[in-house]
Amino acid sequence: MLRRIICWIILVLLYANIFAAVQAYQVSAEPNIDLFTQKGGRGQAVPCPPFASEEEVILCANVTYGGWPEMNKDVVFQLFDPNGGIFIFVERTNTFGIATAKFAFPSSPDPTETFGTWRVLASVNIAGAPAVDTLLFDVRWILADINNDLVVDLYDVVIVCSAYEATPSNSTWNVQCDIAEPYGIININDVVKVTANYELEWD
Ligand SMILES: [Ca+2]
Repeated sequence: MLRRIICWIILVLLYANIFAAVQAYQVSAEPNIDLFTQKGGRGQAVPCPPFASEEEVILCANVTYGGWPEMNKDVVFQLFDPNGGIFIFVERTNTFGIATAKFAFPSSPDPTETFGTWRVLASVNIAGAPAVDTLLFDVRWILADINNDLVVDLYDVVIVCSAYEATPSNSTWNVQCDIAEPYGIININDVVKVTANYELEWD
């Protein structure tokens, strides 16, 4: 009889603990989405390095709820081009909570329509609560044209050199100069990419 009472007490305590833990999780849990590409942009509203117009963009959204990956959630990716055009994709998160959408820039009789700043918005809804992240990136005819004026000249060299050795935590960081791997630092690879295309002009 005593053993049965002890068992019941243990069961009640266990149930109370589990109930409290679930309640704490539900109160603390918040949906979160982090949008980035294969070149960077992790974190809320963090811009990512530029793309050349012939490159493919791989958009990734990491969805969590209370810090845990959320699988089988529909993520809406909205891309806004520099001229007001909108492209929309819906992709579902995998077992790691990641949804991926691949995007190629549309071909056009006037490719310069693609050049400029693109904006991406990724959104998800978990248990009635929305989460959103945004991302900006520039598109150019070639990555070496840092200031997007259709010629690679001394101005581009000066801009990339003025950000030399910068990482995102530095005041001299300029994401527009992050045009070669490894991404997340402006180093000799970025400078060489500019100088190797010196005096090239868009035609
Ligand atoms: Ca230029």
